[in-house]
Parts: sequence; C-alpha cells; structure tokens
Amino acid sequence: MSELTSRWMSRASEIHPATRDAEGAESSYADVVEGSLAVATSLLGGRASLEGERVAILVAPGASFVSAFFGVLLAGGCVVVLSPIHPAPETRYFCEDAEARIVLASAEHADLAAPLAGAFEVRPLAPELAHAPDRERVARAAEARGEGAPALQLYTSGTTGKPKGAVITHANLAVQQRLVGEAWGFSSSDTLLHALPLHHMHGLAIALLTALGAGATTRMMRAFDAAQIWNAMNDASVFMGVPAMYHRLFVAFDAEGEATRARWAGAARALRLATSGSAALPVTIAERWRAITGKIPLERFGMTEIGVGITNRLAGDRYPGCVGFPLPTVETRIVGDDDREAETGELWIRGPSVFSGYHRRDDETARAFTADPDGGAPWFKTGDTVTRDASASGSEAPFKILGRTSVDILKSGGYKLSALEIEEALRDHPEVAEVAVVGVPDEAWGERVVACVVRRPPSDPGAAACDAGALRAFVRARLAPYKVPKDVLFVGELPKNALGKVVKPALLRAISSPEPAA
Ligand code: MCA
Ligand code: AMP
Repeated sequence: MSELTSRWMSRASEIHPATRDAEGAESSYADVVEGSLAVATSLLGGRASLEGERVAILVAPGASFVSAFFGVLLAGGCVVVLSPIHPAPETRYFCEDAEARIVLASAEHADLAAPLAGAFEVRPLAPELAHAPDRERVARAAEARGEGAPALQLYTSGTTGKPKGAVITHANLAVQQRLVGEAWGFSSSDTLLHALPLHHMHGLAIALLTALGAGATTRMMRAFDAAQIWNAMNDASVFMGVPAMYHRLFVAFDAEGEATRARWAGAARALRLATSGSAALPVTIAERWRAITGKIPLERFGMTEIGVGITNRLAGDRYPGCVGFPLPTVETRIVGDDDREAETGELWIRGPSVFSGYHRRDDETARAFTADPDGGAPWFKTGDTVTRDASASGSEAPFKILGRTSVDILKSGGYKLSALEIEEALRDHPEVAEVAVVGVPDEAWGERVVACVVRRPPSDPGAAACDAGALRAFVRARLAPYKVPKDVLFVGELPKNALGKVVKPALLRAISSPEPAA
C-alpha cells in the first residue's frame, strides 16, 4: 500500500472530526474512511484493481468529497477532479482527455453531470457511499499500487492551446503531505478553514491533504464568501488563501462597522497561521494583513507540477515580496538564457514531489524537463523567473519570484490561464478576424484578462457588429467563467513583428496608456 493510502487507513478508527461543513456538521475520520472503503468496493465491482483507470469526481466540498477521493485511490484508480464552475464543453473535454469511464457525482451536481451520461457512466455518489465495504478486497487492491502509481490528474493551462493533465503520483502527494505538514507545524489540534477550489493543487493537496495527513479538521466551505470566512475564523487555527481572497476579505472588512471589525480582527489574530500562494502576494496586501493581525501571511511558491516548492518559514522572519526557501528534498537551480547558473533567471526544480508527466503528451512532457548539465537527474523547468533577494535577510537570501518567462501565461485570482486557449475560443467566433489576449495588472485579480480584437464585418451586411458583451458570452459558453475576458477592446490592428507575430508587450503598453488604441 502506498504511504498516502496507508496514512489514510491508519485513521480508520479515529473519532476526531476529519471535516466540518459550512453549517458546522462534523464527520469523524472513522466515518470518512468507512465511506472511502464503500466507494472503493463499489468501484471495484468484480475487478481486482482499477489499475490506474481515471475516475472523474464532481462532488461538492465536504466529507463525501474526501471519501470519493480516497475511494478511487484505494480501488487502484486515479482521480480527475471536475469543477461545477466549468461549462459542459470543458468538463467533457477533461473526461475525454483523461479517458475516464466513470463519473462520480454528488446530488448537488446531478444536473451538471447529466449531460455526460451516455458518453460516460455517471454514478450518483450517495449509493456508492452506502455500499457494504469489503475491507479485504479493498486492502488487496490498495496494496497492489506502488508509490509511482498515478493518484491524481490535474488539468493545468500551458503555452499550448487546451489544458493538459498533469499526472501526480502517490509518492508525489505523500511527500508533499509530509513536508508541508511538518514545515507549517500541522497537528490534529488544527482546524483548517478551507474555501479554495478543489480542482487545483492548492485547495486539494496543499490545503486538504496536508490537513488530513496531520489528522487535523478541515472546515470545508462551499464557496468563498468574505463575510462568512471572517466569521468562520473564530473556529479555525489555519487559513490558506490566494491574494485575491485577501483582497476580498479587506473589501468586506472595510464595509463593516467598528464592532464587527474588532471581532473579525480578533479572530484573525488568533489564527496560528495564514498562508498565501498561487500568485504573487502584493506587499500592500501583506502589510494590510499585518495591520489587522500583527503578522504578514506566510507566502510560499508552488505549482501543479510540484506542489509547494519554496516557502517562508513558520518561525522566524517572513519577507514581504519573497517566497522563502526550498522545502527539504526540493533542489533548485536558477539558470540564465545559456542554461548556466545565474543570479536571476528561470527556476528549475527537481525532487520527489515533481510530477511524472502530462497524460498522453510526451512532447510536452519532454519540453517541460531538461537534462542536468552535470549528468544528474533531469530538472523541471518552472517557467518562472526568479532571483534571491540578498537585501531581505542576513545570512541566507530568500527566493523572490519576478514573473513568468512566457507572456502567454496569466494568473488571475490564483488561476493559471493560457492566453492562447482564450484566443482560440474567441477565434471560433465568425466576426473575430484576429485576437490577442493579455494580462493587465489589476488590484483585485493580480492580472485582468483583456482581449484585443480585430473585427470582421458581420456576414449579414445589415446586422450590427458584434459587441464586447456578445464575445464575452461566446467565451462563457465554452470556458470557465474565470477565463472570460473582463474587457474586450476592439482595435484596428495588432502590433506585429517582422514574422507577423503579435508583440504582446507593445500591445500591453498601448492599452495601458491613457488613450488606448480603439
Ligand atoms: C471568479 N471570477 C474570476 C475569478 N474568479 N475572474 C477572474 N479571475 C478569477 N480568479 C469571476 C466570476 O466568474 C464572476 O464573473 C466574477 O469574477 C465574480 O465572481 P465571484 O463569484 O464573486 O468569484 P468567486 O467565485 O468568489 O471567485 C473568486 C475567488 C476564486 C474565490 C478568488 O477566483 C478562487 O477561488 N481563486 C483561487 C484559484 C486557485 O485555487 N488557484 C490555485 C491553482 P462574472 O461576473 O462575469 O460572472 S494551483 C496553484 O496555483 C499552485 C499549486 C499554487 O502555488 O498554489
Ligand atoms: P498553477 O499552474 O496553477 O499551479 O500555477 C503555478 C504558478 O503560480 C507558478 O508557476 C507561479 O507562476 C505562480 N505562483 C504560485 N505561487 C506564487 C507566489 N507565491 N508568487 C508568485 N507566483 C506564484
């Protein structure tokens, strides 16, 4: 049995709460483990193991999510987490690309899962959870899975068209669970306040699995509602968020009267730990949190492909604008354009938490890794430009993230977005002749998605030209709402280089100037 599943099974008789839902109802570890055994038994049917088969789960946050997740792993499967915020075409793409056969859906998401029936076997989760567990059979199936077996397939946007499935192994998750838990001092007396989406590494592994690995309780909120989060801090010891969440917390805070602010600030001050990641934490946000709580959030750097790689330390100084130091086992190298070590350059990473590759995308996997110049193990190329900030501390300089190496990768509210994927969706519109998508710095989102469009006349000469609203609606029908451009600017032409490629930095400058090209 892998370290991940055996750690899970070791809690089979614990009555301590594993989860608490938004309304406060608790489920013990014993109950949630029992649920996972039931799901595993049902998924196995007559088989000895799912042998790495991808099982998609469309399940609301709570105890059932955890049971579904571990149920798939115990049966020898690999989890693909679907999100209710994705439109049907995107959800279908994830299931098809992953070659999933079964979709487990909780009752809340039955409507969203319904269109998948036919192409996939959609199974309501409730009867799976009620299935009589066959412990011995499940133990045999789990024991047959090694550390290198795929446990999780997470979809992540890249510099080519559609999102790709990053295959994360049992070993990757187990090492992250242990290292992050130790680095951040997690124990069974913690209650993690959790409002992150579960279809990404941050919410699923860095937050939920870390807490479960330490035997802590996770308060799983259904969505991010700032006032609800402030109120729930009372009942928590750790909060993990992305910078956009902190921004929202401050907006809600500022809208309240003195008494509420004092109560909220008191609860936030009493948290043992508040972390920030997934995007750069602006120093203004860090300092605002300090003004309320006395400390800046603990910032760390992570990626779908590696989990948390670099983190500020729990004890000792935290450096605003810096992400800290590599976790144990994480090796780093900063390289310049010539692939030689440099003070500032691309961050390469290797170690046991680095994923195994992209599902059925050997070319992209090969491009993501590079041989070690000294003949050691290959490095994963993060695509992030970093340096070490010698001015930030005494003896050891913490890492500082300077930005992405590619202008086509954007970060909005912690979600990684591919400009090319959004451009591709817009290009399908009959009145879009040319399009370029860029990320414009934004206080609330970090980067704001802006589409610059050169229009083609409507096919019906009498019809009005399409407007920004129509193009946004067109994208919304195809992609997740957070990928929909916040602004659509119509331009006469796009700046191009001699090869006819759009020069995005020039476009960004043009649209950021007081009089944008229109
Ligand atoms: C929501 N909207 C967004 C975003 N989120 N637009 C741009 N960027 C976003 N991130 C849109 C909605 O579609 C809606 O558009 C409008 O904004 C308001 O929606 P609302 O319901 O108020 O937003 P929300 O659902 O509350 O979401 C805000 C959020 C969310 C909670 C900050 O964006 C979020 O959960 N972000 C976290 C992402 C994350 O976990 N990333 C981790 C990746 P309209 O009005 O047009 O309908 S993993 C990773 O990065 C690595 C491993 C790491 O280091 O962690
Ligand atoms: P994802 O592919 O969604 O996992 O996003 C990973 C990317 O998020 C990284 O490659 C970084 O660009 C960005 N990121 C994560 N944490 C931080 C951070 N603390 N500061 C700046 N960027 C970050």
